[in-house]
Amino acid sequence: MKVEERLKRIISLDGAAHLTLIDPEKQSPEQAGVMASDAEAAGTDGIMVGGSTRAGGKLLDDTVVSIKRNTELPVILFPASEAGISSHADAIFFMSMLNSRDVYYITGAQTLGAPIIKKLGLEPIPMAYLVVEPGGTVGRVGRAELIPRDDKELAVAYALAAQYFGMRLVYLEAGSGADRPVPVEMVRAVREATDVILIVGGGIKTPEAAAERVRAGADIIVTGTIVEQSDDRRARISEIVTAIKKAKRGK
Ligand code: 1GP
Repeated sequence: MKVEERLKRIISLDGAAHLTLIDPEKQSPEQAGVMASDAEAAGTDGIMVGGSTRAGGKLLDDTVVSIKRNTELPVILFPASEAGISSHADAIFFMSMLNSRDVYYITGAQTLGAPIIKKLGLEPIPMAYLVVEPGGTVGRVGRAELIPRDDKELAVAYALAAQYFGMRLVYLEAGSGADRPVPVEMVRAVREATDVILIVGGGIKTPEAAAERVRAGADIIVTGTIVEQSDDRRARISEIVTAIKKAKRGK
């Protein structure tokens, strides 16, 4: 089964899915394998591999291979550039930062990467990537014109544009380690206006924060920092996954 299909199935059965983000630059490939295995035991639905920098090559390949060796989970690339492609992954978020000021992050890297993706036979999953304040490193590196936290209309306009372009996923990103996640009202507004698969990430550290965003309409919650930091990561991720799966939309 294709990865996008698998995610859709999880969303329709469980109400929402959880993905764990691992940045290959932050630990050894062996350690990434252990982290992924802990995340799998905690109930996460898949592993995203990528970061804000241009990390690629052997470190990326070895990280993906180690994760695949240690888990049964699908591995989805989350590239910052055309360097973030690995033949060992199952799929790639084919993403465009629609609110970047730099054409490289909107269509440039994608044009360089597309022929490689075809050659490798990777499954591309088309996704709009929208960076919301505070935005963090990814906002800075991607030269984002950050969506203000109080401007849900702008988030809706971008998400609608993504849908009309044919992108099937929209990712509302507050930036890794953000002190405040994407506002619940913004998630709700985008949910009400669009039919896309809605991903929310950045600064989600508690079960409550995750559940609130699922109730507002998020289909997928991404967490990264908690898998990196915690000695008790299994318990932390498990709490969040449990909250996500319990949260019923609109209640
Ligand atoms: C970053 O949204 C992801 O791209 C995850 O953010 O590291 O804050 O969980 P955190």
